[in-house]
Amino acid sequence: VSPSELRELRDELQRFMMEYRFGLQEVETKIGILRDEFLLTHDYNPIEHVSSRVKSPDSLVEKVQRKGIDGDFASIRSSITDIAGIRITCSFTADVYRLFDLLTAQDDVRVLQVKDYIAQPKPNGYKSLHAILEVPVFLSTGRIEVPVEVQFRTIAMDFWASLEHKIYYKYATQVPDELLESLKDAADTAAELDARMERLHRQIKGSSAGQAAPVAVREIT
Ligand code: 0O2
Repeated sequence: VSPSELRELRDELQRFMMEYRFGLQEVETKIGILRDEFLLTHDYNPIEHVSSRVKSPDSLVEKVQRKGIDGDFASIRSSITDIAGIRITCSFTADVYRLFDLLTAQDDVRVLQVKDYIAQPKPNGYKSLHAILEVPVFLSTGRIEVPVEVQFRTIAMDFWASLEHKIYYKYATQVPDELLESLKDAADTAAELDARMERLHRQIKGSSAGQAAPVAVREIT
């Protein structure tokens, strides 16, 4: 490969990744607006935190090889939909679905795929709501549609998933059976905690209805 061909490839890769960064920014802005509006209108923030990432070139190459996809940009673009990814961590499961509904109801958002691992958890106990959304990005050359993978989960689901991810890496995918069982058990405990906290939250809301909410209680209407 000549130096000029290499430079061309580098520029093409930069442009390719840039589109996904812009897609992320669009979705982040939408989430930020929903969060700010919720706070202002309902004095309640359904979002605990948001993180985002564009897949690293190494991880992209690994996935292209694993899935047997042709290495050209057009094939990668049409086959890999999680190059741009956002994770939204909410307080409660009800907030997860509420945010999902609000985001996907926007008329410039196209829903390409939904995987509801909250309604149907993975066998290992993993829970999250995954959606591949396509959003428009306006470049100097015109409008492009960019897919963004959005993962919605609660704090408890996030806690479990990050620990499981670490264990999976530590044991290089050969996790001992005993540990797998404990992880599944922990996932059930996390789900129980989610349900209990949500019930408590509803009780507090119910008991404070009609009277001024104490400082620590925030109303959802
Ligand atoms: P990273 O580093 O988070 O990006 P595919 O995306 O096609 O390879 P699949 O199974 O069709 O795989 O997609 P799915 O089910 O939507 O899951 C993709 C992402 O969800 C993963 O991304 C993880 O972030 C998360 N995820 C799915 N299952 C699990 C799980 O059992 N444990 C944990 N901790 N996370 C999970 P990546 O690409 O693996 O990694």
